[in-house]
Amino acid sequence: MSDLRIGVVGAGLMGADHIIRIRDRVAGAAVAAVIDPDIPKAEAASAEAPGSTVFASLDAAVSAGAMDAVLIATPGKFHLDDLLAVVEAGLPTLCEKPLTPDPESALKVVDAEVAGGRRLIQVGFMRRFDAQYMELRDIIRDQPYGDLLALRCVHRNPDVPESYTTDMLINDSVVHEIDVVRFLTDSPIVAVDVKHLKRSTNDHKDLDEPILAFLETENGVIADVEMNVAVKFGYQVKTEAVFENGIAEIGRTSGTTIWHEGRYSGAEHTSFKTRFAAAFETELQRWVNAARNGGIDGPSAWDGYLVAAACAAGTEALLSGRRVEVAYAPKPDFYA
Ligand code: ISE
Repeated sequence: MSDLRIGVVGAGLMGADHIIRIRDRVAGAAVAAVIDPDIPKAEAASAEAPGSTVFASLDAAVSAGAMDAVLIATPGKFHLDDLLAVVEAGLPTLCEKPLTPDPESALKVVDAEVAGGRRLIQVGFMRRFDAQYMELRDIIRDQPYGDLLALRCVHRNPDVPESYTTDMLINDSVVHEIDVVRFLTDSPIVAVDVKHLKRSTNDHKDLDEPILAFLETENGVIADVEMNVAVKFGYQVKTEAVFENGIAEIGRTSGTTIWHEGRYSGAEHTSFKTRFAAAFETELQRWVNAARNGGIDGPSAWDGYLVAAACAAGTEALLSGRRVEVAYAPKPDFYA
């Protein structure tokens, strides 16, 4: 079987990173098209993928028959039209989170996929492919330490650009916990509450954080998430699961420890790129394997919709200071 020809939409940070990953670490696939209206940027990314062709639009690449599958790595606000186009073209697609920025547009994608009759869209929630998250999910399901009572999550970034504003704390960052808490507990999030902690002097004028978000699942677990995007020291994502008879912790950074001059230390991650490098690789390899057979292997468009609905509640909670219940549309049988 020949390599899966992937078209990467978006030649920014994430797209360029995936292009190199596909080239160096993923078997059975090659980047055949790089799609971005910013042609010099697309050309720079395409130079990393020998044999790939640059296109200014997804339509142009579809018309040229340039690819068998699509990886969308643009910001969420640009996803809707591209997702409708890939469903129309019948191309398996991995779409970076979020599926779309709001539940209404996410439902449009779901409706289009249901009408097309094939599951083609996978959402890039890479944490589901992290070995420790997978192990924790098994522990929660198998209950060797009793029932899960609570999840205590921390999500810390060293810093963010000026373009990152307070509302993005939910839609761009806590969005990962919103997906992974449901993945871990196998239970939908029914309500979100958000408290502001004391504002960091590292924040710029349009950013007010850190926050504590409380995600309540239908089966009675509360996950509290410290979301903190200006910690300076590094990139840290950890979860402590509190069981009736024990604790499980994932995400502690491992590596070489140095003892020197009366202190000991080790390196900390500074970016999600290294913290989740293995998860991204597993995610891409499994998606490629599935896409070669015309399908997907990971969170679906429906999962993307559920996250969008919970993010809408989370954003309202963040802005109003009130606990907000999440409203979901009925689940189509197609996703049963
Ligand atoms: C960013 O977009 C990501 O997806 C990272 O995983 C997250 O840690 C960061 O907060 C987001 O801004």
